[in-house]
Amino acid sequence: MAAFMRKLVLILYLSVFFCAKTISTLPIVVNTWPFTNATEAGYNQFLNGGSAVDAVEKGCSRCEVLRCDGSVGEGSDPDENGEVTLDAMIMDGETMDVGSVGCLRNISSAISVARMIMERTDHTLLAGELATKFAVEMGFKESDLSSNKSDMMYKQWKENNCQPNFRVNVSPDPKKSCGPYNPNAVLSKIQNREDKQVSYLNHDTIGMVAVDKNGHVVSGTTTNGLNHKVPGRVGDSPVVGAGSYAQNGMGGAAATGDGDIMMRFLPSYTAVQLMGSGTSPSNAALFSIKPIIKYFPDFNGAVIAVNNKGEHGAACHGSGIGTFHYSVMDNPDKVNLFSVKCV
Ligand code: SD4
Repeated sequence: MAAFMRKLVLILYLSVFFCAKTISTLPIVVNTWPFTNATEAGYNQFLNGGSAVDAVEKGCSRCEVLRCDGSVGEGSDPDENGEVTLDAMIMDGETMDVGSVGCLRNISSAISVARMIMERTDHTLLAGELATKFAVEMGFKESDLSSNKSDMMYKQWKENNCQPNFRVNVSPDPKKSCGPYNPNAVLSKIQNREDKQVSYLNHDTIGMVAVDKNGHVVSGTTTNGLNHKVPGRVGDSPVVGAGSYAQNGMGGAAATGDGDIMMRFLPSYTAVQLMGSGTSPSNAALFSIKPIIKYFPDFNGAVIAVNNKGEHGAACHGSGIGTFHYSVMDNPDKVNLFSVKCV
């Protein structure tokens, strides 16, 4: 059985490398990483008469439930206190409505909470404990988001003197010791950030774009963020234009990778605007990460881009990722995997 599975995976990956077609038909669902169950769940919404909003919500939900690759959603990547918190967003490119949730505690279906924020409030982003309260009011059930895996990750991190660590300019030295920490009196130059958080082995996040047959574009993300993050941290995934962006007539984009760096450059917004002025999705994705490389030559990250005609592309950077795989479904028969070598 194991040998058969290995063979299947090999065939799948080989078909990726020889797959050159990036022009698709509408409707289409495209998502980061080889999370094909999520792509199918999204596309099935179209087959069942659902909207592009349904496709993104249900597609991302699928990954939350399956914990795609063991790393998306609840049960993985705890913060410094061992707690798992979630970030998610959904954006409707027809109405430019957005619902985002950051540092969501004790609610596993973050993408559905994001949709609830989009559809049941005039706000864009809710965060933390009070986002949980909102979700409970809207009918979501609270549950513990930790698992044996997240407890083990936390234990190992503590046993390893809390390494690696996101704190800087504090005492005791966060590169050697656990906290609690106090701020240093003098700020020293921050060393190059060790960017080992996101790799082909550690996905954490799904980003998705769906375009219906009339060109209605919707994008979304859901993630548990980065392992051993500082409690309270919100990453790029729920930030509009960073984690994802959608605009009818132009296209949609979504990002994955080191969100603390990527959100400073709004790569998803950039990619969509470039597609709007005629740039191909592949180049739009590439140009959206170029400015990041200039300032952070070691960052790991990837962007997928889909224009309103269903053409798609991606670009990535960083040796942690190496080759980036993404999933595309534009027909009821099968999900195709595509790959790009990181620049
Ligand atoms: C974050 N961008 O919270 C996310 C992590 C990620 O694959 O994409 N991992 O920074």
